[in-house]
Amino acid sequence: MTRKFISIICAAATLTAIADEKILFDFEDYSVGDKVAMRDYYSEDGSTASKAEITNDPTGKPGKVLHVKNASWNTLAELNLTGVTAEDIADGYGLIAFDLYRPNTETDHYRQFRCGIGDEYLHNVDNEFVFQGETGKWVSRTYPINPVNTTSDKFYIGFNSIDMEYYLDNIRIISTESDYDMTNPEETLRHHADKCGIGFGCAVPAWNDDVVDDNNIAAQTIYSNFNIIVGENQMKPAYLQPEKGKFSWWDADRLVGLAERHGMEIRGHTLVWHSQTLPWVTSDGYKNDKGNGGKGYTRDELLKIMKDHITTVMTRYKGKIREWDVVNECLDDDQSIVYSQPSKYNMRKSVWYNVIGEDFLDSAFVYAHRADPEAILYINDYGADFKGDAKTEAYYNLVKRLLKSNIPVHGVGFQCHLGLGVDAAKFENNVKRYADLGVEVSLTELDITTWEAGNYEQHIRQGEDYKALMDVALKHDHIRNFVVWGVTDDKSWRSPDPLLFNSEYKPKYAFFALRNTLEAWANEHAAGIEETISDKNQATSPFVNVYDITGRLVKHGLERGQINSLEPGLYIIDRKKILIR
Ligand code: 9MR
Repeated sequence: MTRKFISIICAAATLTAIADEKILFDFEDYSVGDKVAMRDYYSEDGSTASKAEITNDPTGKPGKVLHVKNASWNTLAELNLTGVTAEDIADGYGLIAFDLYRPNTETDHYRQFRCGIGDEYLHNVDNEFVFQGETGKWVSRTYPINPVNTTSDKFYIGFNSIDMEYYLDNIRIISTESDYDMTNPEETLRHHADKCGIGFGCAVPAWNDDVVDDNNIAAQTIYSNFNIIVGENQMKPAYLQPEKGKFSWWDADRLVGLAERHGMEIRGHTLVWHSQTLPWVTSDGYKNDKGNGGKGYTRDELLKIMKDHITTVMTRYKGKIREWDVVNECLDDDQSIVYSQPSKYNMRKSVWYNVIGEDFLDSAFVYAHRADPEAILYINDYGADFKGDAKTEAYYNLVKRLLKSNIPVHGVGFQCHLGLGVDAAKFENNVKRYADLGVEVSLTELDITTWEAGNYEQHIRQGEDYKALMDVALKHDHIRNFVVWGVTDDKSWRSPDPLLFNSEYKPKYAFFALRNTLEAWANEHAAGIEETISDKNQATSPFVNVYDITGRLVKHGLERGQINSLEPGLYIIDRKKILIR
């Protein structure tokens, strides 16, 4: 049995519960056929041709919804607030959201949304007509709301139109000022990620003392919320070996210390790359212009340089760093070759490729495997996230080639530097096929930019995108880590607003979207975790992957005959619980 994602199915379609939101109307207390008044919002005139009533969900899902046929301008559905007052709504709730369904007969996609309490506008869109999303399916809509100053319990909602048919459900208000208590594990992301057995990580920004100071909110945010970290820059070749043979471990060691003190795993990033690479080898990552008095290094010299770097770094952190991005971004940006030759790929013309040839890749993995046979070895790249994109297909071709050559590649990293509107299905279609290759997969550098800084509506869409990717990660056993590239928006290499925390370390909507997703999954799967680990190759392979009871990988590729040499404890091997005494 594989891990299954359970969505929190509410009355209709798209709603998933978020910690900082409150439902005003889900229509479940009404009866099908109940009429709802439509009022002209300006004249309070009830006599209108517009009609509203409670119906079943038009898509056939269980649950009741509000069905409106608008026939005159300014007419909105009138509902009575119960349990929530206008005052409550004014208190810290900056947004209204609802699920909207418009039948396919609707052809005008730009409509004006309006809502109010008593005679005050909660949301006044002035004269703007806004794209309301696709027809024929439930979509989630969100609008900012103004504080109102009224004691009325009359709530008005609808679209300003003389000819519009629509259905509404799960009308809710969302707080834009939520916080969490990081000293309460239940409120942190890490607690729930641990229960799911997923590596949930972040890149730790470099050169800041605060990120390794346990008393600083930066470090506290990291170790409270993440169970795996990666140095954003601290372990790149240029930082570790700025001069030939002279290594500089200061920041890398501090990162390892942070992880050790707080029981976090570490991803090592990265051993061979064209960027931020050994500055005494190349001036720009491409030219072979720094060795031998500017004449460049020979192939053998460069292989030795690569081997020495990999071996020195991995040996120092043996047993401390669980997995390494051995080779980063080795593919060219132009992969149009796959359109005419579908099994091909183009290598980036980096100094490593230019001087050594494509087999620099093979050698790098072999050196890494020799340096630390326990380490999980990753290839990592960007722009290869969505099935069908040329680079995505090229990456798949390259990984297949490496595995066919018996190169010890254990994991495939998808950087996932993305923008709003993530197509999670295309991501899933891409990564799921790697299970059949017998490699694990990780989202290694995830960030999702919005379009405009500080736009909370966009933060919600961003949260939905993060959640959709987490759904995919939890659903597939071979997806190991979900790592975001940084902590706070202001320190990210991208903008606007790509991460889970704002500059004050306050959690953004995406934080709650992820926390709820992890929590729901963990609750559903807490029992019977032994059934959740599957590895198609294990039963017949002479090697096994060993997991602890939470589903965390303890040993990759242990010889079957060596199982009894494991430390005493309870493990999951071949999807069964095994007690080693
Ligand atoms: O986030 C990193 C930034 O601080 C550095 O200046 C930059 C230099 O290239 O590298 C960034 O991290 C990159 C990562 O190592 C590899 N994938 C792309 C990331 C963003 O550029």
